[in-house]
Amino acid sequence: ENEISRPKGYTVSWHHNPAVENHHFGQTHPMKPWRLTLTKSLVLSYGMHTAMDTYISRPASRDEIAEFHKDEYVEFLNVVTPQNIYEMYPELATGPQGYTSSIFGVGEDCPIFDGLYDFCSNYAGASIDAARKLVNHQSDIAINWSGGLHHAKKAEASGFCYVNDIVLAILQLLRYHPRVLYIDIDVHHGDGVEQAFWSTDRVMCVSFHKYDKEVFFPGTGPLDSTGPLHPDNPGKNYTINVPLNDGIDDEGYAYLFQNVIEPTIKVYRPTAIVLQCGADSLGHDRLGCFNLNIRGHGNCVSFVKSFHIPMLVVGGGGYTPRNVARAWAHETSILIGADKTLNPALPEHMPYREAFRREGLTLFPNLSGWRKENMNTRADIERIIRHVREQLSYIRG
Ligand code: V1P
Ligand code: CA
Ligand code: ZN
Repeated sequence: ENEISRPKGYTVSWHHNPAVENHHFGQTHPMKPWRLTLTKSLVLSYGMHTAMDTYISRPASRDEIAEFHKDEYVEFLNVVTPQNIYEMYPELATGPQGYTSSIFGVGEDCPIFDGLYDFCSNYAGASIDAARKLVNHQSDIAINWSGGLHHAKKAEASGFCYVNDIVLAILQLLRYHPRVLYIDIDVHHGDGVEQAFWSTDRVMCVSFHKYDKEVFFPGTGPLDSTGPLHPDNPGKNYTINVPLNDGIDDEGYAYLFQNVIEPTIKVYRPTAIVLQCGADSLGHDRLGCFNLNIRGHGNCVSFVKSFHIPMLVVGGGGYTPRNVARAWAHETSILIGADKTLNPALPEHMPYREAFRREGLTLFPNLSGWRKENMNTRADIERIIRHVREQLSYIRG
């Protein structure tokens, strides 16, 4: 295909590692690292790599992972295998079909699979590398589609996430940047990142997510969860939660996103932004329940980019692999300023082209409608915007 030229006036770096792509969580598990292979196929076939600095990232070291995670937990991830898990923890053995969680969050959602530590250290290494490129002023926008695993806690795996690469990357950014804004458009609440920076005003966390306590994972992130309650705690009001109902569409999401993010940036004045682009907020996702199209999801990326603030962009959830790949390829094109020139028809010659045939060989299939009715009223959306504006009024000046 046509060669795409480098963006004028800014540098984009793409951090990836094929070592992440070939791990298997298990036959019935929805997380498919193979979606990264599909994403890469689109990015390369469209020729987008010619517009970016491309780095094969290295695995994060034990010490780098331990900057957030508890030593015993890092050690556990490092030594545990599907073969030795029951010897190490006989209490986990419940029958032939597997174990029932408890030890460091291991269980159905977070299974112990072959090469687990290799998987974790590599996606985390890519986010740390990307953050360092921003700190060193070698990139203005750094991308790691294999990162964005926002549920991992200090000593606990959760929701398909073992190592919280976002927290590790933000810790790198905080070495230089006074204020980091974290924005999370995955359909799930960004609870691990929120928890890690709950008591600081140096990171502002904003998550948009489906919220239905007790029903939808992880069950946290109501509108009134805005940081510690104690008046002396610096983190008070530095968390913004945007809880949503099923079926939100492109128009409602764009209106809400812009009316939350613009005032947040104006008031908080971040010197760096981390954007988690979980693609399970698209329509037709296997786990999600929103109705966003590829363009609707990508509009969030365009909007954040328009503020010209150094930006780390990571992936996250996304359980219909071909649509995840479409979204992240489109978002790569936005970040390099090539979205207006890209041909929506998928390249004639590309690996795995057949995987995209179901919805048609286009970057922009129709993903909205029929499956989930939009249960977000205009009044719901206006109420959220009013709540966020009021919250921001407490941190101004
Ligand atoms: O709902 C749960 C837990 C398990 N139950 C006891 C409650 N887990 C969810 C986890 C979703 C994780 C999303 C991660 C991310 O935000 C970031 C990468 O996207 C879950 C679901 C579900 N429908 O919500 N686990 C599974 N499905 C699952 C299905 C089959 C096999 C293994 C896990
Ligand atoms: Ca979210
Ligand atoms: Zn998710």
